[in-house]
Amino acid sequence: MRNRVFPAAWTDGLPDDVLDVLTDRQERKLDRWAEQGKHDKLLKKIEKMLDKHGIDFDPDDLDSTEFFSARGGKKGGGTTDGGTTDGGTTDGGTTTDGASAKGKGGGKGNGGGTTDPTDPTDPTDPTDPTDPGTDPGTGDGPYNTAGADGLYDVYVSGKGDLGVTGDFNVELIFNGTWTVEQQSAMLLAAEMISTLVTGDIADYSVIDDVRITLSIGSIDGSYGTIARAALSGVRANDLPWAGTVRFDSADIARLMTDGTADDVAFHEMMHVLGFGPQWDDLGLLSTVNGETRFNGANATLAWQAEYPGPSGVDPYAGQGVPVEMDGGAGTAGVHWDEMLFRKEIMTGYVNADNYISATTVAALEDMGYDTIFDAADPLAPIPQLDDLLVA
Ligand SMILES: [Ca+2]
Ligand SMILES: [Ca+2]
Ligand SMILES: [Ca+2]
Ligand SMILES: [Ca+2]
Ligand SMILES: [Zn+2]
Repeated sequence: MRNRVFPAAWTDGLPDDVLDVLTDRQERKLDRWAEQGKHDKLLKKIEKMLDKHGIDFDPDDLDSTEFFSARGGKKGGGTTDGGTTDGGTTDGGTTTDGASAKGKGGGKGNGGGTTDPTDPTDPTDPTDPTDPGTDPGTGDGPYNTAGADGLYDVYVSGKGDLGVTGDFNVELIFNGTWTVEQQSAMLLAAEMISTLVTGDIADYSVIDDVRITLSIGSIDGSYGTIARAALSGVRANDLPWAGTVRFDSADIARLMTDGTADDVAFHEMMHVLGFGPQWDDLGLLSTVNGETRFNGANATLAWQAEYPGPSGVDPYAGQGVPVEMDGGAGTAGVHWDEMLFRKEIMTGYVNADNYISATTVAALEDMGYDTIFDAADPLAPIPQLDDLLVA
């Protein structure tokens, strides 16, 4: 995930649709104001400019944007980090999170060039600190145990510790230095996934059901890339068994202050579940009238029920959910279309506040997960991250 509010070229962060209507001169002016820190003025100005073109612009959309660094992988083969092709930005070519290989069906997924030395993605690692296969998580006392400092090395969701008991379990492994507050945001995101995904999937070696290694490390300084997700290994059924999420140490404090760390964590963890990067392999993408759509039956049903406005004027609504096509590698093809879905959490541009749609949960169902989505009742309320907080 990245924040595209660059001091040097603020306009790089604007959606392509918006850039299309700005002249070079207007862009330079906006960039100059950004350099001078005149963000309020900037946002008012751009709103006015876009108003003239009838474009409804929500400045929230610029708070941060998305970057998923492991895409484009083909079955069985090592791939290059999709991030290196995201033009004009600063993270190209600096793969830092083991994103590059997505070995099908097993083995260590970390490709050459990873600089994350402690990424424990080997499912057969005898030092694996948890044995998720032997504890139903319904016994007395907590399943997960924090250290005296309140910090976890490992945390497994769905074991009842935060009031969520479920068969789908996310095993978080914390690498490096974390604060209790930062870890809380990660735990919340994982428990959210155990709330939405209800069914167990076949263990991969000792991994029940997906292992996500989390770290905070230097990426590119403030803004720019704020976090990255990557797959480390994928089952034969195209559902991942391991992946990594790394937050930029220069950005995480701001995410905590903004209250979006849990949103960003959830979003990235969803990518590790394959939301986006596995769509193509799963046969869930179609090109309809030149545009990319997610063609899963549940999500297609859900988006028409949930977004009657945009789907009602869309002659191809029944052929799939509109997928983001702008933003280049890492954003295009792995998110819902920002222009339609706005504050939905799986758009490529994360807002100041975000929500989880039924369409997103339905997409997980289409991918092969058992979820709370019920096609007979597509508008049933979806639990949200903030609901879990008070639970
Ligand atoms: Ca399980
Ligand atoms: Ca399992
Ligand atoms: Ca950064
Ligand atoms: Ca958004
Ligand atoms: Zn994303």
